[in-house]
Amino acid sequence: MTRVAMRNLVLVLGDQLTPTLASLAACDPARDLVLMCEVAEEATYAQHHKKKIILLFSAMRHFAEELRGLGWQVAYTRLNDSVNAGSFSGEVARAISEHKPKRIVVTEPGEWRVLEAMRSWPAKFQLPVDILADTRFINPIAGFAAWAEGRKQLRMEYFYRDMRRKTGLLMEGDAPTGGLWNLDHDNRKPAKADLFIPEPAHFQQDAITREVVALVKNRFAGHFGDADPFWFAVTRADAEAAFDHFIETGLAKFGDYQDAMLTGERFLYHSIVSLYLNCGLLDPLTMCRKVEAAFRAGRVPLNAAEGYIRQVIGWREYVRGIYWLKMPDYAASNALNHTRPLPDFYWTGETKMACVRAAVTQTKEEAYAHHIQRLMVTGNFALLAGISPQALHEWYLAVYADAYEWVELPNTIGMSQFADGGLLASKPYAASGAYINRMSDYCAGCAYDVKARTGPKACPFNALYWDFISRHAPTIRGNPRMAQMVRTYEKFADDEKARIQDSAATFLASLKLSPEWPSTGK
Ligand code: FAD
Ligand code: DLZ
Ligand code: SF4
Repeated sequence: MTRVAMRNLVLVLGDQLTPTLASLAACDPARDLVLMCEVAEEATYAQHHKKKIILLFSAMRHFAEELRGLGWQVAYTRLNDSVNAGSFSGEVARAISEHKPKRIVVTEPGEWRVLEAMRSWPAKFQLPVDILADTRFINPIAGFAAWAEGRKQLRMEYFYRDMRRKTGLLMEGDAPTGGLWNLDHDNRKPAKADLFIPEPAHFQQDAITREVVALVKNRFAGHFGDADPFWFAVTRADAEAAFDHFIETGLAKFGDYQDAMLTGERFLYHSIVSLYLNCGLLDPLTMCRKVEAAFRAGRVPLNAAEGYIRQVIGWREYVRGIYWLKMPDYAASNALNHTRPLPDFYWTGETKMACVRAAVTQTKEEAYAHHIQRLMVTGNFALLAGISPQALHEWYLAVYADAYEWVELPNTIGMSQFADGGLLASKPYAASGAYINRMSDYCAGCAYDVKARTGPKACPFNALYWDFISRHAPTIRGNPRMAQMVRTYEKFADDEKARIQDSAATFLASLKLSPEWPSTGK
């Protein structure tokens, strides 16, 4: 059999593990060559959690097999291969000299820095480079820019309604199923310890994963987080099984307990699929159609189905739109001028604050924390304490198995830290201990007193909260959702204000701070 001359080199990245990927769809298995590479630059540009690297390398190796099964010729570089050039650009250069392609074809990456590298390739390699739109998202980048054009405010809610109309999900003609677009007001229940709480699906390691676990323990021993036990899905079939398991066991209560936190319960009714979705093992629209089908079959209530679909076609697509609309300047945003380095306990979990300890400890162990832990515990603490949004961004990008800049950065800079001055969030997500006490049972087991505002025993979130309100009063006073809090603070007696400032300053002075990035990983 004669082989047709190879023409295109298709670089498939670690978060592009989808057989219908635009660059694969545009090429021909009989003629073109797929390149996949495990490279040190990607594994170390952030201090990625060990579980995140294991997930990606194992899923990449399985995906290469899946592609070969579909007839593709795949050049796969392993991390320890002696010829490994160590970066995407280096590996593309090596493949060009070895295989002499006529053109490079890629699907747009999830991070600005990788896009910049790709844009330099035509000049560098003297070859045409096709960068194709990522059709795994419901809304193209250009579609978001068109939606944003001329709008004073880019509120998620209006974008979400357009996504509902576009997909037809939970729609009855032009109207939302049930008459309301958003049932979030039903989704605020605190969890109780006697609820039956499902576990996410766990998977056995196969020989490929065992080899990768050993590799990562050896090469990335100094990175944050525990490698064992590794139970994530690494194939499409298992990721789909994990999602089906969630629909059967967790979805019905997803809405009710979306904002809840409970000691010892790391997953509650969350789906634990962002790690699969973001690397391409799951498809967002297929997932949402399954959720809708569960609702239409009467297996889950509307507030659960609508709440879930909103996260995926609303928030997920919206933050991606914001990222590409505002990068590269967005990464440096610091509207509140926060500059404090990250406290050491973000890496160690060693703090007397029970809520923070729980969030960081499970992050170390699982490479996962659910949204309210990220937003209202670690994010809220950083906001109140005036931590540098950029230092915090580096932490979030490193520690979660689902973290890529397109999704992590807007959540951190915009939603959590208000560092974009309110482009993404309508108010700062700042809260005192009372919020954490209402939504969790952490405070009952904490060394601090959540009811006390000042003094050495008082919950640090309390003095820090009022100190935040006082420090930023000139900026936030004009925000209708914050004005009441500013007025409340201003009514405090002068000696109470002094006690608040003193408590906040004493607590902040006691923090052991992390050395500057990139030596922060433990
Ligand atoms: P569920 O609670 O079951 O939600 C279902 C799905 O909805 C998720 O899998 C996710 O794909 C999507 N989703 C929900 N909320 C968001 C959101 N705000 N933005 C985008 N998608 C959303 N999500 C990431 O995927 N990667 C990140 O790096 C990331 N960093 C974050 C950093 C901060 C500071 C905050 C506040 C949030 C961050 N999120 C991130 C959003 C959210 O916390 C996670 O998507 C969610 O916790 C993933 O767990 P899950 O799959 O169990 O989600
Ligand atoms: C996150 C990551 C890691 C840890 N390693 C690799 C790798 O070795 N090879 C690869 O193709 N991709 C990896 N990734 C994912 C990339 O960082 C991701 O594709 C870019 O950040 C663009 O989103
Ligand atoms: Fe967290 Fe304060 Fe409650 Fe302790 S008392 S768990 S620090 S909110």
